[in-house]
Amino acid sequence: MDQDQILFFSDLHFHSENEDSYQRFKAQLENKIKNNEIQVLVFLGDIFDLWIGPSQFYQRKFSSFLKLLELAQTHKIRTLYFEGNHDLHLKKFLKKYAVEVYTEPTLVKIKETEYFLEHGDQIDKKDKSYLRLRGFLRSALMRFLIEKAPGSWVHCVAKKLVPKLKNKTKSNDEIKKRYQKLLLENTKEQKANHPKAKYFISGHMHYSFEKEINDYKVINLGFGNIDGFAISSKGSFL
Ligand SMILES: [Mn+2]
Repeated sequence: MDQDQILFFSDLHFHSENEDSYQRFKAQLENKIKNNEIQVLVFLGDIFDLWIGPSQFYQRKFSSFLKLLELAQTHKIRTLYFEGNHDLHLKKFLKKYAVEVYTEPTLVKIKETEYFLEHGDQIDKKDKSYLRLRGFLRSALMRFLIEKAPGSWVHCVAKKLVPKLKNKTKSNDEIKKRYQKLLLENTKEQKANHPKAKYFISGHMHYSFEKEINDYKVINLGFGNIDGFAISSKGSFL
């Protein structure tokens, strides 16, 4: 077992901590943390099907996940959380767990290797109505309202909004091909901006994808992979 893995998770879409898959995810991750197998932990969004803002409502609902973050902190694991389209406005309160929270696609350096990371919901630049809604939900006004409003109320309203936030990709070949094309185009553009980046990793599309191109690799994490996707901290695949 590699002692220094970078472990990536996305699109687990847990509704509650009572789900079997959540319990398995938690037990596995807890073991890996306790056995010092992980050096960096990266959450690439939509880990929860709905988690909006810092309210007690969500902190109670996902309290054992917060304990995991605490455990990671104790073990000096660098933890990154990229917000998805189902989990947002988490920045302020995740800070107390020493989690780096990102809301936009970002180039991150881990050891000597550069990773371009994002949830993946901004890949389709032509989907203007989604991008507008995304901007609105993340505006300072919305953040203010979400932080002030009771969590259970936010949850209720957000649940009604979720169909609009939903990943439109179904597992049908045509859409899959279209998203693959978008992902590769997008990556090419980003690679031009960040020539040293070695990995371009995203989620959101709900099917896993891996392609090596020249000196870089494009990875989509797919849906519901509770084991996570591991890369050695030296930058090679496990
Ligand atoms: Mn998503």
